[in-house]
Amino acid sequence: MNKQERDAIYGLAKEWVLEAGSTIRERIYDPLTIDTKADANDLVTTMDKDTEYFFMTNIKNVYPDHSIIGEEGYGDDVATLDGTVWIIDPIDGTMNFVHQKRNFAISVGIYHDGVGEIGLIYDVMANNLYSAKRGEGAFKNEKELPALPQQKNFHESILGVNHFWLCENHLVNEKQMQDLVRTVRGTRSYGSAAIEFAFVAEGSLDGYMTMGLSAWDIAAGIVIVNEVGGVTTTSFGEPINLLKKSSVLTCNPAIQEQIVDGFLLKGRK
Ligand code: 2AM
Ligand code: CA
Repeated sequence: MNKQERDAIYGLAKEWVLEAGSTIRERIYDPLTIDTKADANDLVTTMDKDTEYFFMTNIKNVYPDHSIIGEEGYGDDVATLDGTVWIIDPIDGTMNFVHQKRNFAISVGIYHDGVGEIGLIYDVMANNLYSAKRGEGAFKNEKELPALPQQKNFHESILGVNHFWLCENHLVNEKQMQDLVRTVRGTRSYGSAAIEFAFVAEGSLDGYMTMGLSAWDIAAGIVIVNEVGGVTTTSFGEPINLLKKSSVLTCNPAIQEQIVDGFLLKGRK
């Protein structure tokens, strides 16, 4: 994808993200119809569906040859990342949207032949737009984000951690996780993978790790974190395959090895 094409797609994607966010803000206290998906705590509302439908119709109208992977099922049945693929989470952090009315985001990643070209994460209630185009840096609203520091004292780091690591303990033994959370300065859990990626990009979190995420949770975040020099892998330091669910570690490169080699690989089950 050349710069001119990327700029044109970015301009439209940004316009649609801001418009969708504004609609959600206007309707934030409207009564919600809430359904569940995989389990009783996996929520979806009409707002999730309407927002994804809004993106799908706009994209297909302007770019009928682009593919869409969306959380709520309006997208295409995508088996490869060939061509231009929009990877969309209309509301990332639906539980926050339903219960807290904040800390949820619209996440749009645009890939071309498997390469992340554009990332947009819109923290709707905070009205913060995190954005990046490949090779052109990352921005929070109009301000460019600085590159992540090359040096970071691991003991002074704050990690975003999903509680499932500690409770269900699927991949790593509990002792290693306990050691890790005691070694760093603190942990946080915001409940939206997209927002946690954005926080890593802006440096307010030094890393974020979680399990079982899908492409729409992370596609935009990967592009944005990449533009400030951060790295995103599975929790064991392997490349992520966006076509499969995956564990995720995104962080400042200064602490990546310490987390993976020092804790996660040692605790691998
Ligand atoms: P969602 O709100 O779009 O479903 C919460 O820790 C983060 O994990 C959110 O980004 C949430 O995305 C994501 N997630 C993925 N699968 C989930 C599930 N089965 N239940 C709850 N959150 C899930
Ligand atoms: Ca999501």
